[in-house]
Amino acid sequence: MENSTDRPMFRLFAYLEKYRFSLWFSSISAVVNKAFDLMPPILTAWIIDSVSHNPPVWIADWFGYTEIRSVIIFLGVLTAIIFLTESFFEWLFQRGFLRLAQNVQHDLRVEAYDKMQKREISFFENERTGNLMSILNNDINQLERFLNSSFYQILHLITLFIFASVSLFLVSPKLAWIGIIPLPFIFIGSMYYQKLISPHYQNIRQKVGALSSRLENNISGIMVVKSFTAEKFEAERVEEASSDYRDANFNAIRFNALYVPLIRILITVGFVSVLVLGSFMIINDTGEITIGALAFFSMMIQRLLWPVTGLGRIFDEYERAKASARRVFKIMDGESEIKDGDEKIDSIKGNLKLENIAFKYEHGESVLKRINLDIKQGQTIGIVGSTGAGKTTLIKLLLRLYDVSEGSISIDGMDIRKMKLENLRRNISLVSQDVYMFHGTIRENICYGTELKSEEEIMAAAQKAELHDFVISLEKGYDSIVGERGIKLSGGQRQRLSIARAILKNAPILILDEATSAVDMETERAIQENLMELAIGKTALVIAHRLSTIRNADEIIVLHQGIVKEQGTHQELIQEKGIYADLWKVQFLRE
Ligand code: DCP
Ligand code: MG
Repeated sequence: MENSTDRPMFRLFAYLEKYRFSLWFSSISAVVNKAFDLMPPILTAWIIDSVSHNPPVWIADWFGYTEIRSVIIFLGVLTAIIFLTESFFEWLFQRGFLRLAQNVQHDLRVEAYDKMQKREISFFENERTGNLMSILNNDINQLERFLNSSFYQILHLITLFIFASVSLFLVSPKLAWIGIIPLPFIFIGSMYYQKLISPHYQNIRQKVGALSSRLENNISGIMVVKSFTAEKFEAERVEEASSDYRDANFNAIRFNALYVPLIRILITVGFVSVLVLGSFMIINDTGEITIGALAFFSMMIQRLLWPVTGLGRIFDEYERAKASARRVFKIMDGESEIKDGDEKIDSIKGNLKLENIAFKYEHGESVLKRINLDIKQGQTIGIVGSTGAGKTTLIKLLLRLYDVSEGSISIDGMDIRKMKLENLRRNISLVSQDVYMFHGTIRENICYGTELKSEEEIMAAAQKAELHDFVISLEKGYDSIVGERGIKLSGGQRQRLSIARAILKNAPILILDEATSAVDMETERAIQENLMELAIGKTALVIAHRLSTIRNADEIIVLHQGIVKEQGTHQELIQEKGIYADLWKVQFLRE
């Protein structure tokens, strides 16, 4: 089947469509620049021939053979013009490709990121984070490098080959053949060298990857390192990773240092042959070439042969860019398996209905087997179940982070798969079990995902979450930085911040997943009173291990082995003498 990433470089250039003009302009400038760059050998030849009273015919036609001084001045001026033009076009193409590469890497990164973040959660569970980061960083940078330099180097090479071979063969086919004898050898040598060196480079990349992930792990786990006094052990592991990296580099350098001297020998063969043979041609007075032509040959042959040494590297860069483009476009082509609905919903009432829903994660047993629930607007539902029973999973289904395997979930009578995802999720406030904070201030974290809120609203939310007093006790108050992942806050403070977030969002459906598990009993009671008030008119789902949290719920359900095992008010469930009653007894006795 034809895949969109089958021809990644084709895709890359199709992507450049937007910058078509800039691409053409820069490419033409690069070609012109190279052509002018190749003029000096010709000019040198002309000057040499002119001073030896043998100027090129077309110049002689202009000035006459006797006007040597004018010819020389003319050639001097021509040389100056050529150098100026060459520099001008160099500036044009360098600037053009730099800008093009920067624009493209920016566009690609932003677009690929946006595509990626729209993917379903299971995509992120299956992909390694490091891998995704590397696509967005390294692969896109690789493409930037390709457009920035490798691409014009290819253009330069093509120009050089055409220009040099045509001019060499025009001047003297015999000498040209001799001069290019080393060419195939250099070509093969360069390819062979690339093949030889590339596993070493791969090895270096692997070793540097291992080293940096070692460092990263150690720095983020510094607390564990210190508390287990494992500094010596870790220092040794870092030393080991670092010396692996050094050795890998040494291995590559060995070949690298040998390559250029070896190639130089081949080039010398071509150069010397041309020089010797050409000189003989002149001495023997065969009239085949002039002294200027010999000078031209000796210069041009070197110019032609040297760049061939870089061919292997350019092919390699091309292959790498191709592999990077393939990965980047694969991300770009990825579609979320959670399909967005079409129905636009402004506001919802909050009647929830779960009909015969079943769910299993991609690889695993069924987590939920047959759940039926009918929750009316304004009700507060407590959800209980042992760890791993599927409580959090149920919430994820409601938010469509995953889609149900069977059955359906509807809100106000509409299947949630029909609603626009944005509308659905905006109508649900979630305080999740694993609170995540972004690096930034407390204020930014409370406001996360909501439109601009006034200072009063933010403070009111913090007050209801019992967070305000703590915040104003800080030197910088709401502008205090929470640190990466909220590391500068305690577990309970993070939870309260996330409750404040949900309160500020003020959606008709409120979900608390173990929202107060890390705060003390007294604070929990205070938060709860505030939440009661807040939850008026809202549908609330409250998951709790601490049963006192949900004691007053309108209805409590007990999830067990994928089904709703018990259902009723606190009193009813106590009388039922089932799982709930047992749990209650244990917790009540303990407290
Ligand atoms: N599971 C899985 N893949 C995931 C997430 C969970 O296979 N990406 C499994 C692990 C559990 C089961 O699903 O066996 C249910 O997980 P939940 O998070 O829904 O469990 P609870 O929320 O009920 O447990 P806890 O009380 O510990 O939060
Ligand atoms: Mg859970």
